[in-house]
Amino acid sequence: MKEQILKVLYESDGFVSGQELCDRLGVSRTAVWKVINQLKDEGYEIESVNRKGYCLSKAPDVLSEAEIASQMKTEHFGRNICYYNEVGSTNNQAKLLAEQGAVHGTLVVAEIQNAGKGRRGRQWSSPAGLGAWMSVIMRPKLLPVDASMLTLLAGMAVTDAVNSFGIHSQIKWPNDIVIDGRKICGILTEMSTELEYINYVVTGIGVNVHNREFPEGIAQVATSLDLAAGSMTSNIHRSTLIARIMKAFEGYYETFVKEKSLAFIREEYNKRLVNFEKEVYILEKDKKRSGLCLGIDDSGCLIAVIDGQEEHIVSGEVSVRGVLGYV
Ligand code: BTX
Repeated sequence: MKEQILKVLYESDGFVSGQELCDRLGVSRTAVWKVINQLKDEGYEIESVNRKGYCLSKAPDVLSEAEIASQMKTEHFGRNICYYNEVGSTNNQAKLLAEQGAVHGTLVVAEIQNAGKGRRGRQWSSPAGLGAWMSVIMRPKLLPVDASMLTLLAGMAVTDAVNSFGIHSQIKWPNDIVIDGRKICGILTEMSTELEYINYVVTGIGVNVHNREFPEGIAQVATSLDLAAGSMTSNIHRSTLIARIMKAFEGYYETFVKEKSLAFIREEYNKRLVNFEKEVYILEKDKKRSGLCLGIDDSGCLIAVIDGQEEHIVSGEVSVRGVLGYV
């Protein structure tokens, strides 16, 4: 009920009468009043005026199931929300829930990850109150080899969402989102498969939102939406960001599972690619080669011209760096 009351308050322009809330939700005035008081305790500023009703004048940037759900405009993604104050890693928690049968689209969100992870055992810094740390469980009818393309779709979704706040972000293939060459988001896709069958895929997305500083070691490469937005900062609510990412991701996902190709986003993806038509280093285990980046192909490989030869580079085994630094 909290979610529904929040949704009505968010969507209404001005006051909503207590009676209207009762009628729409089929509950008593006392029940509505109790929820309104709970919301006030959680930091929502709600004006209550006799004979006019309730008006939400300010919402805090809290993450709760009700808050996130009240913003969600999707069909499947984020319709089942599992919120935790603290977990090791939302990806690990999502995998656990997926093993237990969690439905397609289940969204796992945490305020803090105390063991947030990146690729190949790297750590992902995920402090409290500052970021959107989330993972979504998908059960696509795809071949396991196609699942890595979901990372690229998530990248498109994050840039859509970030750009919707008026902040220009770009994609660093395959799994980072950057602003002015610094990382604001990392994406990590993991899956459980049979030979030719996917049991489930978990795509984890970590977005730095309110961070003002970063731990040593990443301070040079990281940034946050607040830092990028300057004075507009407080306008960004993490629940809205999460809901926008889910909406965009679901849209891309639906088309992708039908078409099983990235042709439908390729042109736009390449426009958002920070290294497009630039010299890059391609770092493999013990090799460092340079080439000209020509964007992605229809299966998400990065096309690079190396020593005059066009190569299609598969994500997973390589890192790409700009010749002048991180991008
Ligand atoms: P990656 O391996 O490409 O990047 C990890 C590297 O990024 C680290 O080694 C460090 O240099 C840098 N880094 C660490 N934390 C941050 C940060 N907050 N901002 C910017 N740079 C950072 C990228 O892996 C994939 C990360 C996915 C994170 C999400 S959060 C939700 C989900 N749960 C989970 O455990 N991981 C994913």
